[in-house]
Amino acid sequence: MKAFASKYGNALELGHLIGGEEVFEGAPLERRNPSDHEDLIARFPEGTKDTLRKAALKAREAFLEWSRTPAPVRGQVLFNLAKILEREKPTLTRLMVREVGKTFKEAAGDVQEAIDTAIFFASEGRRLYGQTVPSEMRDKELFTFRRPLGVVGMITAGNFPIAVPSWKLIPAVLTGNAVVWKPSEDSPVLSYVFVKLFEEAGLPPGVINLVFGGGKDSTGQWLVELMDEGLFQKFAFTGSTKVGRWIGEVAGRNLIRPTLELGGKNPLVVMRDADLDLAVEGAWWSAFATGGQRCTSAGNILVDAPIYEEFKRRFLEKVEATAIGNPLLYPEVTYGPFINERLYARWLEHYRWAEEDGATLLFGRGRITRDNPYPRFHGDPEAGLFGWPTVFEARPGMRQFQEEIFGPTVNLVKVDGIEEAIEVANSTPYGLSSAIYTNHRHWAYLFKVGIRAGMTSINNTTVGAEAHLPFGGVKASGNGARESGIWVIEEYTYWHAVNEEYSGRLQLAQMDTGYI
Ligand code: UN1
Repeated sequence: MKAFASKYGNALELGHLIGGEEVFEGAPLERRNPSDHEDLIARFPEGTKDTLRKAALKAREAFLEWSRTPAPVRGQVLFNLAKILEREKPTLTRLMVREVGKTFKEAAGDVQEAIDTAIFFASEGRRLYGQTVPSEMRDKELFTFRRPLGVVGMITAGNFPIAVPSWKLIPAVLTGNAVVWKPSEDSPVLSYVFVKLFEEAGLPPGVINLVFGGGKDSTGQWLVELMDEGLFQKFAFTGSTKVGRWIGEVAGRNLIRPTLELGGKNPLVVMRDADLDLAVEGAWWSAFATGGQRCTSAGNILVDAPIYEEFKRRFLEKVEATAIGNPLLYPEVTYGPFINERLYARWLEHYRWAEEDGATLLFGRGRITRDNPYPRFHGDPEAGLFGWPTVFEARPGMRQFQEEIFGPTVNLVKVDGIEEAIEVANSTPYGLSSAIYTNHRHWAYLFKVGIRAGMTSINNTTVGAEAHLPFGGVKASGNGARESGIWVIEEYTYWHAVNEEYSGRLQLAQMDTGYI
């Protein structure tokens, strides 16, 4: 690592971290502050297939030792990590604001999720229970043990650059696995620092190997392809449904059960009896927090017909008051820039979908520029890519109703009654998060049991899952694997059944029981 001065602090020259060594290999890439493109943050290489092979071999080597380290000792490393993350929280928070353009409040929350995850799993190291199982035979005992799977390939997104990797890395290493991690090219510094903090906490070098690079036609794609060389026993991915399906196919032919956390088009329902102040605020935050760049962001707000006009008026008032800008200089903004150009381009495209499908634009005017000024913008809009908060009136079946956009935009959709609300809420391909605002207990119940989603809030937002509840979706939002809480342990271990024979004779199950 080399440091040199840049606009808002140092820029770093980073290498991959393989077996504890820094390796400079591959074509140069760079990361700039998305709020201000003049601020270079890092230069880093694009790992090749060979870089990845080396990393996988180092991981295999480290696995042999690490998997034999007692689980409570592995847990102790995570306890140390929690303390170190707590110590570094202000630095990581600021770095996150600069590297991916989150607000300070949200960046601190991102780091806190990792701290909570580390605390949770630190003591799981003392609770990695197996079972004792009665045998059919005399003088014989049966047991189950959790065993680590081996080397895990991981690809993560840049919108939660510490929290989401922590959901994967922490349980993977707690259960004794080793990892090759390809983080998002949008957060190289945070990823590098995160691995260094694991090592400071006592994680032996080589247990987590970091290889930088892009996704398609780059390091991410090659990492997936290496499943075909038998280098991984597990694969974990957070990203788009399209890429997730392909990873699932490659994993499937290699008999690997992947963890796939994919897209969402999360519905938020507001019923006629709802507390409207609460619902307006919750809907606004669900749609525009992180500039809509969360897999849990609300994409469609389904509003009950009798209150539709009233909700629309109050919601638009709230949206118009949204402050946007460079969060590093103006901490009061609700959201900052697009994390990258690809997300901006997709968001911009949905304005065209709206035109084609006849959706009504209620608020929003594309990219914020000097010629297209947004009244509550702070900073120089052309230093990065910033989008107007956008609200459409749309109908089910429209492209923008069906597809995840991952930017500051939301659709208002009129529904009539709870049954229609549930039907419409279920009519996208996705099933990640969901929410309903109502004080009617039976409607809340009907929604809770009728919605096809991995997560549901009653009178709260679609975003903001807690670190010890199972996170994941159904339908196109994932393959059923869960992250967070004890449930994730199933994803990183297999059950090993062991029998111990004390009789000194050949006893055979089913045949020698003497009961038949
Ligand atoms: C994501 O966007 O991939 O529930 C994860 C939330 C956050 C995590 C989002 N705790 O909104």
